[in-house]
Amino acid sequence: KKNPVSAAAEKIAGKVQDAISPGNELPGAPGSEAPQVEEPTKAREPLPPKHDQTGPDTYSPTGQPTGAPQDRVAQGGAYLTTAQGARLYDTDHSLKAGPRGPVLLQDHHLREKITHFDHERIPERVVHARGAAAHGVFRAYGAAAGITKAAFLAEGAETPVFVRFSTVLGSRGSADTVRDTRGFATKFYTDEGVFDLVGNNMPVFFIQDAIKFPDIIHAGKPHPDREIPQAQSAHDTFWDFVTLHTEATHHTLWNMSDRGIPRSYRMMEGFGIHTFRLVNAEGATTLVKFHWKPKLGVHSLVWEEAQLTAGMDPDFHRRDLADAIEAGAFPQWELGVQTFPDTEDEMFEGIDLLDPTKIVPEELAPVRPIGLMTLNANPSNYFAETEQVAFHVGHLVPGIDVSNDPLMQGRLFSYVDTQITRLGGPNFAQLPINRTHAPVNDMLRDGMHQTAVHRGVAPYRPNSLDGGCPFVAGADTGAYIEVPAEVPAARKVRDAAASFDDHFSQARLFWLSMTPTEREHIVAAYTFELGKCWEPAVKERGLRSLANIDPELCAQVARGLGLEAPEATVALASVEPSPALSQLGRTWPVDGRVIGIVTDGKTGLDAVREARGGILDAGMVPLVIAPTGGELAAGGDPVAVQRTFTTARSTEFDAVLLAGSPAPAADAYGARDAKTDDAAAARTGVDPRVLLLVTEAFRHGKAVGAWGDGATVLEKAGLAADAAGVVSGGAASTVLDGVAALLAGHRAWDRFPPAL
Ligand code: HDD
Repeated sequence: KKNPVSAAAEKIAGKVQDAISPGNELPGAPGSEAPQVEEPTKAREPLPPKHDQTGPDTYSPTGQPTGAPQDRVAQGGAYLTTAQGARLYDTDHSLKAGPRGPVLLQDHHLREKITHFDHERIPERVVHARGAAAHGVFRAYGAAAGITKAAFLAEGAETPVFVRFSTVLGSRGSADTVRDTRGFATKFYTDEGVFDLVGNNMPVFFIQDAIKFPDIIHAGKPHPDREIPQAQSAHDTFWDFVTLHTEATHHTLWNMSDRGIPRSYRMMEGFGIHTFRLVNAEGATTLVKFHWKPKLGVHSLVWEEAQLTAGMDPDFHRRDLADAIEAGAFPQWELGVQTFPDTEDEMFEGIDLLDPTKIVPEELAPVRPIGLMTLNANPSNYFAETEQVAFHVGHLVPGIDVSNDPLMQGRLFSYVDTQITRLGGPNFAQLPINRTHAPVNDMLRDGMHQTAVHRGVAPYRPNSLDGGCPFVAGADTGAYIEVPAEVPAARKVRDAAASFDDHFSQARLFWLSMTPTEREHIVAAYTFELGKCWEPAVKERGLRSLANIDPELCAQVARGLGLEAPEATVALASVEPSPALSQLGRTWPVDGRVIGIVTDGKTGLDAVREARGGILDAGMVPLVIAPTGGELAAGGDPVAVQRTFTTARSTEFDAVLLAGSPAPAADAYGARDAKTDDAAAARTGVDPRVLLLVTEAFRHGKAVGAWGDGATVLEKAGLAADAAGVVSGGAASTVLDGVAALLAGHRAWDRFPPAL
């Protein structure tokens, strides 16, 4: 009798023999003829997008989601279910041993609900934690088509985008209007893959080498012992670092300028900062710097307004962006490039293009517009989109390459690395907001949160088992091919180019380019921030940096601090100012500007109606402010009250119209400040909250208009009817025209600098 094991072995051996019977040899098997299986010789068509990689939701031109209505509510079906789909009959009571008894461990619904909740939060971004975002579209003019083969920059090409704006230092729940740099990160979902332009609203950076990023951020973040102050730079560690580390001087000056407190995300410039290398179809290269130019102009808050707003409405910028988009006032930016010849020294007019602390003034290299971005849809879900979006400087498309800027080079590592902690693993590209719109055919497999169900057996190359596919592409089939830029023969060193040693000349250039009003704001900002420092040595070092920018700047800040102004330690650079850096002196569209109309709620309502209509016709937003809420109906169509004297504050408005003179309404105060209010009311006969609103608006340089009884408020507030930026008398429409004209210049700049 045969041993059963050897019987099985014989059977198996027989099968193998059958499989390799003549004419059916394994390719290349010893003794066989040439391989019979035809090896693939041409590239397989790209696979269709994975079923879960179809890209984010789409939106109609008016920003309305185009999906089915049932997808727009939190739950799609009629019945509440568990995550496994079992219908629930009660989600308010745990399963207990009797109504008063202990809770049972077997309650799966309780455990599932609480467990999921326990894990709802993910780590916030280590920087740029606080942000707001929107969807939109980018349309290329074609002006860059000669210098880059990037398909999304060809004339008329339309590309969906997602843009996230952010502050740098604050935590996720911090206030929007703090003094800080703002992030301006754009994800282009191009047909050739995702291109991320991860920029800021300032064109320079604190450091020249990425290895110092942890240092600047540790210094700027709250002190590690008490974790204060939140979301601000007015503290010892920030100033300690930026005064010891003088290459931060230029960026710090931008932060202390009005650029550090934008009026709105819609009114910020954006900069790619680093020099990029573009390459066209012929292989010719051009060095460029990217700029975003807002159609509404670059505008800022004033410092007191920013501080008040941080308390009154910490979500001010987030709200402003979402409201404008919802109202159809879609913000727009032109993308532009400054172009430079790709020379061996990578310098332009003596400016090192690899040094991220330097700009190239627009007067030397104009910004050429190459496309228009329109943000036209708000995210549907903050967490899924704004929080989970993952940008990366290394997400590039054919035609756009990096340069050797050492800051950029380090960023190329950091951005993937951080997502692995923040988004819980390496599969973050599969999250809906991060999915490319190009077909994906990668060999990345498995890992935490893998949601693709990959088929086939051969996620490796070369292979024959999946037909030898996928193939690699070439230049003519759309491959991303790095520009074979020359790397000069060099020694391995931890060092920087000598040109990186100039830390002050461009700070001086920026200072000299400012108008007197902007300079006054900068002096006030330095005086405030250094005044908040505790260490005398830090303040003194701060002044030494300023002395190297400009003696007058230094002297004025020193006066405010009550300290001696030191002498400069470097020779002051002789530089040409760049007028393009100033925010003042031009006029801009007023779309989406917010105008408050103060009424007593009883008289002159026709004029209120007329003003509302006129504001809406001009594409601005009217908000009617009355003593109490509800509707004002006297003598015509009802007018909805959007703000009461209790809920309104000047910081919400770009301009204020006074349509009546509201007497104090004692019953409207409630318990709030009753004593103070009564005293002020007795003095003026005007509701003190209205007086506060109008005097604050005036102090912040906002246009104020008044007609009819409204002029009494001006008088009681001590404001001259002919003061700069005050339009008084005449019909409501005439006053509104005057105010709109002032708004085009953003503020009544003649009121600055204020007489203290
Ligand atoms: Fe950065 C986020 C912009 C230098 C490391 N950075 C981040 C964001 C913006 C910038 C806008 C937020 C993106 C979003 O909304 O999700 N960063 C810049 C600019 C820089 C810069 C304009 C200089 C020119 N960054 C920089 C360096 C490093 C990082 C030198 C590290 C060496 N940045 C990060 C990061 C973050 C980040 C830690 C945090 C969250 C994230 O990446 O996704 O990787």
